[in-house]
Amino acid sequence: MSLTKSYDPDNIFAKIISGEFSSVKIFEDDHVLAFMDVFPQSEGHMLVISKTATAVNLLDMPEDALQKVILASQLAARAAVAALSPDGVRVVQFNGSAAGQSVFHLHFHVIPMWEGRALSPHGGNPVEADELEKTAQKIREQL
Ligand code: DGP
Repeated sequence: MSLTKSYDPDNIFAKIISGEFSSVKIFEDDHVLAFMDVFPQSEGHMLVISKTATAVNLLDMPEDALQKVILASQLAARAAVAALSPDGVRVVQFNGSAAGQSVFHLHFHVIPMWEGRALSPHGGNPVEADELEKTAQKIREQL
């Protein structure tokens, strides 16, 4: 059952942290990383992860690492709002495949939203890095 599975150190986000896989980064420090979701549900869709905690989901996340990743999610959301002027911003995370989780390294989605503009499907179509980079740069400028 994915809700209680043990952490796989070869998951895709672990490879992004190690640099084995590339990503379009927004900000990082020793503890957290915010980067663009390659299957964005809206313009500016970001993911925020801990670089230190090997937690599958919220249930097994250590408190200190959780505090850092929540604060980083707030920072990412504020920058997205300043950069893109959405009508709302969704900050959400999923626990277990039954709840929609597909990558088993705890992450928060930061999804800017606009009135009357539907979200793309979760895990829908990938967007090229150079396209993501244009939005990423706007968000970085607001950090
Ligand atoms: P979830 O279903 O909540 O586990 O979300 C995983 C998200 O990760 C999903 O929105 C798509 C995104 N994603 C999957 N693979 C990659 C990848 O290789 N790079 C990036 N940047 N995002 C990815």
